Amino acid sequence: MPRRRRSTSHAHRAKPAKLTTRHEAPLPSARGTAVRRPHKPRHMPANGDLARVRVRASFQYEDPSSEPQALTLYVFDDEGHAMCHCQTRGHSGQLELPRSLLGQTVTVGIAPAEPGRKPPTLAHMLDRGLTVVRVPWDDSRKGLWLGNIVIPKHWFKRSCCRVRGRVTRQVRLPNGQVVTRPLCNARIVICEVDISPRLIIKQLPNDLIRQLEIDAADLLSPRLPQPPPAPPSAVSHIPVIEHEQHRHTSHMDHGLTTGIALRTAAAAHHIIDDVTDIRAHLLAHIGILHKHWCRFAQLYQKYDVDCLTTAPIDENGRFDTDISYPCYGDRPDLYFKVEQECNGVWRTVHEPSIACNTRWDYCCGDHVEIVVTNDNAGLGPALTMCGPFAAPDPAAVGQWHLLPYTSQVFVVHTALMRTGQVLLFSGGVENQLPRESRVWDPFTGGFTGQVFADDLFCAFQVILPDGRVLVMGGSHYNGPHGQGVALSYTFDPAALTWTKHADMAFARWYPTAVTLDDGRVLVASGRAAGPVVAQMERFNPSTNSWTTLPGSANKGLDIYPSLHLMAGGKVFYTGTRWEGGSSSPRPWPAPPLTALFNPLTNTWSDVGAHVIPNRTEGMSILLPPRDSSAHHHGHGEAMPPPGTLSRVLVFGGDCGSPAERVSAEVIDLADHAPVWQRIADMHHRRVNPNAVLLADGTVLVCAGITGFKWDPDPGRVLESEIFDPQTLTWKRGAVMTEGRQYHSTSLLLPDGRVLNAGSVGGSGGGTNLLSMEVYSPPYLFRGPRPRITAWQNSVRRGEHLVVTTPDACRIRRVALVRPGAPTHHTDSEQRYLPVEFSRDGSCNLHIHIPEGPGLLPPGYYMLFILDDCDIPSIARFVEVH
Ligand SMILES: [Cu+2]
Repeated sequence: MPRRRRSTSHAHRAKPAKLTTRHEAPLPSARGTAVRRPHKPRHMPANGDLARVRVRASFQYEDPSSEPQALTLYVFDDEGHAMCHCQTRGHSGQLELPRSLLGQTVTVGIAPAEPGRKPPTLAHMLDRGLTVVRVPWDDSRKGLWLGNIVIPKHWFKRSCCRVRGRVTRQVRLPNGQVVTRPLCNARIVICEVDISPRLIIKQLPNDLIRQLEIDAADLLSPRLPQPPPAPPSAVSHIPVIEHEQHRHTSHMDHGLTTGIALRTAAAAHHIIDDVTDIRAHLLAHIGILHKHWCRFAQLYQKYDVDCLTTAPIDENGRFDTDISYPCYGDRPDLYFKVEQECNGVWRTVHEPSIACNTRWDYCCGDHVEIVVTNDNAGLGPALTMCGPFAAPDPAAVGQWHLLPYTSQVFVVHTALMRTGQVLLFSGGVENQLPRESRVWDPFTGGFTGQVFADDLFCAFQVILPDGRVLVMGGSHYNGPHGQGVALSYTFDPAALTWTKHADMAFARWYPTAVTLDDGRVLVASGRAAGPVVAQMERFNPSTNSWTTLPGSANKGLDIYPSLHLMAGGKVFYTGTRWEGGSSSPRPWPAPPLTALFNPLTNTWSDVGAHVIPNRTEGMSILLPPRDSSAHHHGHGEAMPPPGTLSRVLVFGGDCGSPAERVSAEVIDLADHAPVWQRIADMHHRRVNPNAVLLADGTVLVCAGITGFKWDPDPGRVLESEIFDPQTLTWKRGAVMTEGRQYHSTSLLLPDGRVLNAGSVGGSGGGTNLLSMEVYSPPYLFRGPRPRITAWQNSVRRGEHLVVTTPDACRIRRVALVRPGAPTHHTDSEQRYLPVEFSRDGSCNLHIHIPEGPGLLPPGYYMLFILDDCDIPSIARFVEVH
């Protein structure tokens, strides 16, 4: 093996300026690419000055099965531009190098074969995590020996990515109306932006870095720190990895090695560069800059765009295609152009600025909406365009589907059981339907029926730690309407049978129950015939018996008060409730203040009033924790600790003024002084709505009415909405086929869909609805789902749970979701808790089950794993005890 004859320290210093003798100093970075001089090395010398050089290496493939692969070798000049390149065969390649380089150190980059691709710059190669080595060229006959080079397996991966969306144009009709129409006779050009903001910042010359800092000052808070006085540091825009120390580099260690190279270069040249810290600070805040990238017009010229494919746009303006792009372990950054055919010639009608219109980190399958603003873009043969306006994309709004069968019983009460089947019951009273419950299997669509002697109607249900469904109160099949009963039953999900238990001390029609942190169940409110019961009782699942709490726990709540078990273990009455029948006519008396109940001391403490004073028959839902990464207020400093189950959303209801029925409020009990705060309005007024925590942690809000439940036309709301608990904003969802109102119910199914069923029949007490409709959220239209192939089905709080998935590498989130058990849009069970996890080398996720009080009351949970595009797996049931 040829050895270097010169001292290794020469190469160690990694001095780019020493590559040739043409310019000693300054480093190229001090001038920057903006003042690039005529670039001699790229004009190769005449043939007489070139030497044919054999380049050899020992390529060691990280993934031996990918061997051998064609590689491309690039030789770079001192400014980081490729002088020449060749493909390898086996372990060597043939290059023609200028003889003037003999005796010098040569910089060689190694990349997967990239036929037809424009040669990259050295900095570009480093940014892509490709390998760069510097070797001496001492002997024209012996050629170059690169040493042992490890070839990472991700080099040979090409990723497939589904890209789809819609292209529209706004048109002004003769009557002045502006409408949106699909663009047709067109095709879309899908390009990948092949350079990253990170790289741009690294490469940017000093004067532009300072300008960028000034432009970014209002985006970055606090302002960038002033550099410390004259530290001996410098920056080179061509960091070079020294051969002996760094045989290869990858995405993981690239930053580190670059840093080493930078420091080496600085030490060698003693150049004091006061922008080093500014540059580092900008890099540290890249996530913030990303969103504002298009403000920095001076950077546009730095973009490099590879157009990958062209896809047709159909008569609805839709395109849907697959691209294949080189995968370096990240998502593609896509840019779209639109072309239209005119007399057989394709012309570009949409080519917006790349900086402002790149979809950074595109999630494959996500809907892309492109609005063409060019007035010259035609719309087709006539102004009426090419077809009906496209229906919304399910990848954006989801899709409702009316099932081809009915629920057979009236569905006022539902509970998802640990078997994945759904218990549906009650309603013999209203419809003369059989006094039976039904168990529906969402997977097969099949039903079983169970005799239900007492047919509790307008009762309440929760799921016990052992999986049984506990039902208490309600009114009796044979009793007068509104006459409460003290009955309690459990339903066994395995035997599919009902068991009667001891009566409660109080008859309760429209009570609310909630599972406590120790697995016992608290029940509050409800009434016999007169006023609401103030006493609370507690069910012990191990003895199947009830205990009345001491008088300190008494509280006058309205019927169906919203109760949630919060982080810390207290129970939160969040202020939504039901009107008390004929005894409390509108306008409803003001509800009590929202309040916290401490199950350890059996006492209440007030929290405060809603902003909108009366949310009778609105809905309350316990929100998932704040996502710490989405919530760092743009500082980039230490992130706040991950949120916990401390936030509640209330919305809608028959508020004092109809206009306030669109309103929503959030409170966070983790705040120093928690207060209800009004957030963005919904798109629709909603009374008697349903809300479901979806598998990705967003909230589906559906059904409900704009008016009042006994109005002749209550105004059913068909369009659903999706609430994002991180941004506290609402997005339009798909339109339901069957509008539902009072006595409707919704819950999340283990496959990520949502069941919506029940509802009174509408005006005049028409026949109650027996139809069932299922919603598929947008995440079911975005691409393949990650899969759980094996899992541990029982775990103790504070311990680890192991789950096997072939998709381990792309799993970004794991969540435990407690099955819902709603009635009358009151659900104290559903909760969504993302949990920490780690991966091992064999497709396993090790999931940490938190033990904090009030987070995961004992019982069965749906475990969802979500990939890097937030697509959830089908859930597996896990018992937490
Ligand atoms: Cu009812």
